[in-house]
Amino acid sequence: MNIGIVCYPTFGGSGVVATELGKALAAKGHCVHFISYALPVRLSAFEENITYHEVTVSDYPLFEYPPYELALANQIVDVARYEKLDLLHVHYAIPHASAAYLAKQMLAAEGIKLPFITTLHGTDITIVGKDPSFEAAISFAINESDAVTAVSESLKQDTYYFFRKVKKEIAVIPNFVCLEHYNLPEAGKHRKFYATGAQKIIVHISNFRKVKRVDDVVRIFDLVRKKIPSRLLLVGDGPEKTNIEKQCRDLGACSEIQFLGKITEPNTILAIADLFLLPSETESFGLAALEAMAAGVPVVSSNKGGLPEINVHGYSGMMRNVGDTAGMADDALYILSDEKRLVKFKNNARKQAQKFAIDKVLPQYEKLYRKVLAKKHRK
Ligand code: GMT
Repeated sequence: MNIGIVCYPTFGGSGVVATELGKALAAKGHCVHFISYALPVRLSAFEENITYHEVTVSDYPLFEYPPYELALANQIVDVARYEKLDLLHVHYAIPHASAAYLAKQMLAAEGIKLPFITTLHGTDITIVGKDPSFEAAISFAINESDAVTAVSESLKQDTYYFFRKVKKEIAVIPNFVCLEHYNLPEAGKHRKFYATGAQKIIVHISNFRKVKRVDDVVRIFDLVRKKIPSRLLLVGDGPEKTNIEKQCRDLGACSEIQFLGKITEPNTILAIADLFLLPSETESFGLAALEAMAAGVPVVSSNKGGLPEINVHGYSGMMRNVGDTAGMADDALYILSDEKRLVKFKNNARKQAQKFAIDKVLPQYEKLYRKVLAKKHRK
């Protein structure tokens, strides 16, 4: 198949999922065309069957808000026309689904059929999308999609709850991991750069938005470090970073906390971690937690959104209500304080991640593509 994929190129989970999906489809012989405003972070090298098409927006001085959506629709039309796309798969509803709809109509006027699939990822529904300034347009674009998927059952239910006008059937296709990326032969080699032999390594990875509650991560760690020698590695960057740096200084914990910034290969850090913290306000799925589990790292998380669909309480990690930092610290101490128990949780985490291996999820997308194509040819 000739597949167009529209995604954000940044470190966020939706871009990562779209890129890994495209790479896996290409490895199976499909021709994949990525359309975005920059090269997706996990798509650095040349890969067979993959082409990247950049969207450029004119910076004409009249535009206080450059019309990215129009430029994107235009680029989709161009790629569909000349690369003969069979279908388009857009990741994250805003503004990708509405741009896809516009492109589809423009192509239809030329007699070209381009069905599109929208994958809902989370904040496009639970935070940004439900804002009244987007709600009508998003509902429309979801309903007009040829197929819609959500990355968890929780996100599917949230979509129907927040978008009362959405009538479209939503298929749940969970996020996935490429397990071999998290089984590094040299794992552990650089552990000594971050901790002494006696210290446990606790990791958090996010875009440092409010929804991630990184301040809770630091609060939990502050309780843990008083009982067990440990270090906290914070991976990522975003709007809350400055506040978090101040919080670390106020707690006098700077010598035990390290900010590592945006790392393109977080698997290298996960390879040396003992515990992963994700106390988010909500997560439609929590890809970072799944990646941690794939690396054999147990997860202490909140129990909101799709997190209970991946983290099994008492098995791959532990879960508490949002904001219960004392409880999460107790859970972290429970897991870390007994070496045998820690090894058990680590093994279980790896086993749990196997349920989301890419070879289990990829066929679900291919099946959906075939269904959409069959409908396209019937019409
Ligand atoms: O807000 C973010 O964390 C970024 C966002 C994204 O689209 O990149 O993440 C959402 O999609 C990920 C991939 O499907 C999910 O794993 C995250 O749970 C989800 N974030 C939230 O729901 C907060």
